Amino acid sequence: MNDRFLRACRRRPVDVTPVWFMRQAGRSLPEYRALRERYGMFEIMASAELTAEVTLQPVRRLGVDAAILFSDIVLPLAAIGVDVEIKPGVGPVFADPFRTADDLERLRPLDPTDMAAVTDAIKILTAELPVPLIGFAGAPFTVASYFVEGGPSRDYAKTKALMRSEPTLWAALLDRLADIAIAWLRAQVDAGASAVQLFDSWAGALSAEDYRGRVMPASARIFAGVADLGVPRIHFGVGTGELLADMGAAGADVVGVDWRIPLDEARRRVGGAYALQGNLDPALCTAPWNVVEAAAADVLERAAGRPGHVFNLGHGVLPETSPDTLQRLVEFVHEHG
Ligand code: 1CP
Repeated sequence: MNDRFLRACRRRPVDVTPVWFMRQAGRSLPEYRALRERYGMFEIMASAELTAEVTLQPVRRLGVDAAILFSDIVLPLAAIGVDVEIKPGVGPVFADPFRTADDLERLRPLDPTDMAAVTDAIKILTAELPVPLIGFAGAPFTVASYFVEGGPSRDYAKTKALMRSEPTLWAALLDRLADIAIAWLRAQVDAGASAVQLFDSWAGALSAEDYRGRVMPASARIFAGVADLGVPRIHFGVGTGELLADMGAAGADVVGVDWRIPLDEARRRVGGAYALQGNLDPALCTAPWNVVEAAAADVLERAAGRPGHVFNLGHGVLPETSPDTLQRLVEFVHEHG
């Protein structure tokens, strides 16, 4: 088993810098698109074999140092019976968004048997993978933003209005989502995942004050709730430059950094007690190779060969990215990192 990803998460020395890509399984791969012509998102996620196959696709083709389970942050809600669909080209859409305290009843606790397809997929994967598997969950704020807005949003107006106008209901909502995330992550690790990533993708929309007082406690409870499992815990969000220190302090071992903050500056902001993951701008991966190469070299230079760097993009792979570029990028990081 290639363990350089886990070693880097723990800030131990590595032979070469490990690399994987958020959204490495997905629409940039022709083999994924071919499968999606025959199966819907939820059809793939309901099948252990298809989930395992899609998770393996980028590992086979790209030579990355970690796999990430193919799933979605809204799957746990679907598993407990909340009506949500994933609309192609849009994202998660809820037929009946969260509005009042009555809606809390729809968030019943998650039972591991609700996610048999996921844990079965992980069992297939841990037998087949040459690299560690990352399990993941959506952080309470980011999941709440879809549930409250009813779908993707630009300004999170309904979510922020609820957060400030009904603080008790907001805290109760985040608390239930935290419990679901803890159960979801624990089941993934019990089945064989070797690390977990909490995606608070949209936390960067919050002020530091709102984050600290109204969001961070629920995320911190999730990290505390999986601490005894002993697997590295990664915490990622987009546009979170002002929150990086808090995202570490929430209980992570690895802080994900998007492309807006250079890695050496991110290091200054979070301090030396955390590993960093990032942070090549995914948009640049659509440019000619010489541009990608220069940008990747800059990331590695700012990481400065210190232990505790996992190379990644600053957010997910864009669908129009060429798999050849990603493959070359893996080779480049292995050669120069
Ligand atoms: O048509 C398709 O094939 C669906 C596109 C797609 C895919 C491939 C969606 C809909 N989800 C996924 C898989 C997925 N989602 C993975 C596994 C793939 C991998 O990383 O290799 C992961 C980790 C997620 C997690 C996820 N879903 C996040 C957090 C990560 C991030 O990108 O910030 C978020 C915010 C979502 C919501 C979501 N699901 C899908 C879309 C298009 C979106 C974003 C919508 C929006 O812009 O708000």
